[in-house]
Amino acid sequence: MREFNFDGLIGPTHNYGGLSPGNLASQTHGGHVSNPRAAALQGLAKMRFVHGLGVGQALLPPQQRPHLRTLRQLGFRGTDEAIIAAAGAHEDGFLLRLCSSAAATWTANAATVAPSADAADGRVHLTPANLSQMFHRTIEAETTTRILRAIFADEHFFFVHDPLPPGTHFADEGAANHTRFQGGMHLFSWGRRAWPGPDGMPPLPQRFPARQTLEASQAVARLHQLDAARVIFARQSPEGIDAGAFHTDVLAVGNRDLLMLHALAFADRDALLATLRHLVPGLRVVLASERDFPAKEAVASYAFNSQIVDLPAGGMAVVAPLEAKQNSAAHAFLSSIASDQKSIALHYIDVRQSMQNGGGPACLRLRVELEEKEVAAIRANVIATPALLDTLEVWVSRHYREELAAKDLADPQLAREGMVALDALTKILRIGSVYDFQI
Ligand code: SUG
Repeated sequence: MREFNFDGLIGPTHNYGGLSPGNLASQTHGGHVSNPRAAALQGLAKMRFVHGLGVGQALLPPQQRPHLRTLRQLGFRGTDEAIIAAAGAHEDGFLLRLCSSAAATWTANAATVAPSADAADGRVHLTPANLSQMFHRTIEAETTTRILRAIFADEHFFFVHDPLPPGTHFADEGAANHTRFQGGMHLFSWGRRAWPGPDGMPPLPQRFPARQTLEASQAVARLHQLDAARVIFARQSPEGIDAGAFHTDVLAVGNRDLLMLHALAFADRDALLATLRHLVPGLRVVLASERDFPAKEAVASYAFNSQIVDLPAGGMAVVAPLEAKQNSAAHAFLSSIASDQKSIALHYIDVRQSMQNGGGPACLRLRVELEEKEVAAIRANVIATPALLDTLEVWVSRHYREELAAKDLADPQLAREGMVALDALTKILRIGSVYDFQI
């Protein structure tokens, strides 16, 4: 099996909507002017870099924004232009912003994945996240499902489930709350319970919402036909969520036999680590204490939102955001891992445009472990090659703006440009018709 990182290609309407309470970067940058072209080129440069390390790299296309179908469902009528104008004029454009979010680009939230080796039926399982906790994200699920079904189309090898049922009981945020370790051990994490368990309701964060429910994680583990003996459900620390870790991958990241985590990533940490050590023999745990590396700095720098990837010649690379290099506690922590642990290389990468919305290197990618025959079964042109990345850079330069302010979302020309761009993209990627305007 080889891991492929399916990065979200950042879309032509990348903007700072300020839509995610509990995501400090999104809240801080709400209303700032974005640069969609720079954002997409930074994302493509990251893909090129990771591909250059010899790591499997692929991509998922962006979504159409503004999401006109949602605006129609909410009662706006007429031509696309009329709908955008009316929504833009409604309550200072908030509704239009909700339907224009760039958030689908963080594909760690697109789905949860189990490789075929771990599923009882021997297929790769993908469950698109319903993202029920936040309205601006819940509208992603249907198109994500279509895109995943277009790419993982061969039902002999792949099973793309429906997203979990809507509503907050089964709120699911995808792989951002899931880690697979060696030996097919799956760690699912969650922030709240949907209903009281035998021990009642665990405490909730005080300031910010807990998004994922235990019940959603359990449903995904069932759907993926995992061996119950190799599945752990761990609660996110409410203090960690209140410090800005709205997803587990803001304060923890794991790969194979390595787990890097902050003291505020999980509740009941010692018990969790004991169980993990038992199930993942030889597990290396790198724990950052609140004293050495305060959660505030960890969240600001996104050091734990690094990608950890296996290198073909052995060893691993940590691909961290540039912000972590500029933060002394983060840089010291990451450098100590690279010097203390065997064969770990540290790299920094500039994805600042995405970071300003709370999306670091790890948020930008969905990990999919594939056997050779499964890779061969993917007919869509989504596996990165230098030539495909060149083509996509040209495509971005042709279609993307360099400045986008909140008021621009009400420009019907922007929506039109997006449709032209995405239509061209589906042809490059050979994924057929996946957008509403194509169906
Ligand atoms: O859900 N940001 C996303 C960021 C997701 C990051 N993903 C991971 N941690 N894996 C979120 O909060 C902000 C959109 C805006 O404000 O315009 C946003 O939705």
